[in-house]
Amino acid sequence: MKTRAAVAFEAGQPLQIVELDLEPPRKGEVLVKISHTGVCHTDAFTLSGDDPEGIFPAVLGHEGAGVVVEVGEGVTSLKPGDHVIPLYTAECGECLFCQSGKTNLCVSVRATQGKGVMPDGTTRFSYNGQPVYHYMGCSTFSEYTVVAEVSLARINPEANHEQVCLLGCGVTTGIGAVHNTAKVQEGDTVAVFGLGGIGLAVIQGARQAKAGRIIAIDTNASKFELARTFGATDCVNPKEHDKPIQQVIVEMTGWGVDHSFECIGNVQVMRAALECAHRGWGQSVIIGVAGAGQEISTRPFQLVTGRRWLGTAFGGVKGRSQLPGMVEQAMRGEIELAPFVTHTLPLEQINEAFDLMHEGKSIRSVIHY
Ligand code: NAD
Ligand code: AHE
Ligand code: ZN
Repeated sequence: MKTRAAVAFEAGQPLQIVELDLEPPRKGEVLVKISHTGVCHTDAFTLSGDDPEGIFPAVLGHEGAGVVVEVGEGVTSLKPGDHVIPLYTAECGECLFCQSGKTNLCVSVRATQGKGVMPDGTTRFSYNGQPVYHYMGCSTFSEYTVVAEVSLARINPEANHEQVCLLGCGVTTGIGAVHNTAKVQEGDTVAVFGLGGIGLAVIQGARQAKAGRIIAIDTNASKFELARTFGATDCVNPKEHDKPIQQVIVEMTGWGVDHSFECIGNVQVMRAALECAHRGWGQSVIIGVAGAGQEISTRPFQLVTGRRWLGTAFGGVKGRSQLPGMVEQAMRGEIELAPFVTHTLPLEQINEAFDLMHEGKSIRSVIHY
């Protein structure tokens, strides 16, 4: 069949809207009609050429929602008409990682996913007879996409796709990082570096956890209003301080914060986030994704004196078992999604979504087909 898609033909170039050829789903695969997809900073990161796993030409996009059109051989858990969210962190339930009960990092399809191919090593997308690669196992920047069964969460068919698509990445990552990774407790002090979709979701999660003080940090002051709406108690712009930002936060809090979250992808800020954590027990969660060749550093003394450095993928959430419940929470108003959607655009205008993100004017642009 044919599908309309925004294709990343080359790193650093705008996406091109073209009609691709799409093969039907094979064994263990599912054809999904995407209705909406958010644009996450990770899509821009990969498009920039900084992603060691970046491969071109590819159909990017990993924050979508849609409806099952057709299932391949052996697919038992989904049927045409089911409403789904594609998962870049699959959940097979059977691998060492799924069985461990310690992590959401299922490996069932991860190796092939990272190479831009389906589990059998081939692509379903092609253009003029040449393969076009998949991305993060999702490729939601195509109206129709083929996804592994283990990479699809079935959700309530009444859910609003324009909003719940954001649970495919940004909002789940931020809220999950608070509850599953940091395990923020009532009264804890939290610092959030970077107030995009991820950082604002961390703030929302911290408020759910009844954190005492939530310090929101961004170099773009236009993000502060929404941060306050979500529950930030203090907003700090590092540009307004001569001192290193970690010193500013330590001075604001006495000994530092119980939990900090880096939601930018900047290794210098990752260091600052670690160093503003409380002596003795403070912990810092890395959520931001940094480019090829980047490394984090700090004085080992920072860890010797009790600070801990953690990281999280998809907020530690197991997509097939936990995401449907988060959709229900959103439908009950317990997770607020509407304020994240600052722009809605048709697929043809997807490059504007990237521009808005780079200009700091959007939280999430949601693309509709
Ligand atoms: P975004 O671009 O919407 O937001 C980033 C924010 O950081 C912006 O508000 C920007 O003004 C701010 N910022 C930039 N430099 C800063 C600095 N030096 N100090 C303070 N603030 C600064 O991005 P997003 O979509 O929210 O994603 C954030 C990061 O999280 C990205 O690196 C993305 O790739 C990553 N991410 C990781 C996961 C995961 O599972 N680990 C999931 C989703 C996104
Ligand atoms: N491919 C990159 C790493 C990119 C990365 O860290 N991705 C996050 C999700 S970002 C979503 O917006 C993640 O979940 N990573 C774990 C995984 O299995 O991909 C690289 O450095 O090679
Ligand atoms: Zn993302």
